[in-house]
Amino acid sequence: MKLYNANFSPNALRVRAVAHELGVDLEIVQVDIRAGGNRAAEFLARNPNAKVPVLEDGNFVLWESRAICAYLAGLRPEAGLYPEGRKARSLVDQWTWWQAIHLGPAMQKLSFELFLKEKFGMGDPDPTVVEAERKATDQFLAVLETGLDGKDWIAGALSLADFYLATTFMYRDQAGILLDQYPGVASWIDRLEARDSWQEAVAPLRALFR
Ligand SMILES: N[C@@H](CCC(=O)N[C@@H](CS)C(=O)NCC(=O)O)C(=O)O
Repeated sequence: MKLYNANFSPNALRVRAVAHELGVDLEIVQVDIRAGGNRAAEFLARNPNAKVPVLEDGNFVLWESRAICAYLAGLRPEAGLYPEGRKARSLVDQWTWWQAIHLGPAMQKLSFELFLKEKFGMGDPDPTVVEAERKATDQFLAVLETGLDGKDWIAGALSLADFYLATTFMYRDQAGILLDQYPGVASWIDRLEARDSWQEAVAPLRALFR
């Protein structure tokens, strides 16, 4: 199976982390986004959105990182990352959608303003955006703190949702997003980031942002 990847991409990171966790071998094909590799005709034939990640399993092609992770989890159901029971799976889905639609965008915009914007030479943080996204991020982190109460992992057992959520926290230190008020979130992310699968997956990204 091939993964069309870019090392800077948090969306590709979550696929690499889940693959490592499952012990699924992926042949990594680097797509040079800066050089327009994602706009080349042969890439667009795989994903008309011109975005990584893309998975290729024989003739089967799949884009959208969370769909790819669910596909990989289906290859190793015994790992339990995407449990088959209706209630257990629904809880994983709940946190998956919530990360994609609520926490993820707010925290990513905040990280962009406070860290990545300058890194990419795109100017100073916009105080209006920072204030709005910080407020939203704080509200969502409080929800996550409550969700993690008494649990090691957000859906009870380790699941895809933990990996999705974790990609949102990538730049928290560089962006000065403190977790002091959210001790459950702080220990959960430490626990997740300590996993070998995460360490292996994140290494190429960390190398870019030293
Ligand atoms: N919802 C998509 C988002 C994919 C995405 O935004 N990929 C970015 C890298 S993080 C990309 O390829 N951007 C290239 C571009 O838009 O030109 C997913 O989860 O896979």
